[in-house]
Amino acid sequence: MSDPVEAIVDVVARTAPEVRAGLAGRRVYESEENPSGERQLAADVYADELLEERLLDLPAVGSYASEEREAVVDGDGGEFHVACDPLDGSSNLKSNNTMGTLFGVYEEPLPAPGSALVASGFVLFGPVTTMVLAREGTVREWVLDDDGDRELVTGDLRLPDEPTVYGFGGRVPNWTDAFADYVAEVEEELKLRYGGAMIGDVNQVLTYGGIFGYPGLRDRPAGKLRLLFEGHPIAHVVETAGGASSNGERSLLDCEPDGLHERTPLFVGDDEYVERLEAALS
Ligand code: P6P
Repeated sequence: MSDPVEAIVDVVARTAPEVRAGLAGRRVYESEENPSGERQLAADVYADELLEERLLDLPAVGSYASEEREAVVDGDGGEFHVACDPLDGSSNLKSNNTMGTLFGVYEEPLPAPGSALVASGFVLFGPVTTMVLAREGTVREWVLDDDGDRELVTGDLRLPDEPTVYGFGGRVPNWTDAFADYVAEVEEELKLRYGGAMIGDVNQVLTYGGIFGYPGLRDRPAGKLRLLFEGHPIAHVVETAGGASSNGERSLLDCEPDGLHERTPLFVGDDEYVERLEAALS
């Protein structure tokens, strides 16, 4: 395949059916925790190992990093560096709700700035398995079959003009007063959609318009989500689809992680709601 980035995207698409097929028998927790101190499911480890092996097999992939691993795994000098959340929302496995694989393709070694992203996207294990990809200014969406073959369903995915849904993580008593005041306004205007897997909730925002966020909390000012593995790729998708992103102050793509697993407050969606959020938190 002459297009090395497409080759990376194709590997993620073709690995997805195996990851999905492997979920049923891997709903048990491993003894290990991931570098963020979260319990690891057997499914997390399975997805991570499949993706690491397949992606590092590509000549164009110079390194692989994931939420499930402490350090970057070096390949043989390829020009692209892939950061993965192999199974975003894996805690939804026990409750049989949506989850999937989230990835970013960077042209700089990891941890890299958001500006180094050349492509990002996610595979969503919903009633249908879909892939959303942001690349070269366009967001496309495919349905994946059991072989990972893709059927294009949306050639230019854009955030709807009319926002409809919102979803914010963290426990309400741990929200700051400024954020709680902002949410009090939003809940008068939009419908609550929060499912516990960021890519599922953001796919609702991409489909129906609105805003998703996981704010900085009183006891965790940096919030829960990781800048490199979640913030950058999802911000790249939503901004490419005509929306906005923020860490509460500026675009997540303007934020550069010091560490591989650095956390960040994360907001993505309709630009008016993101602007109002930044004003509320300023
Ligand atoms: P909580 C999944 O574990 C995840 O990393 C994101 O996909 C999701 O948005 C968030 O954490 C859910 O966190 O605290 O609501 O369980």
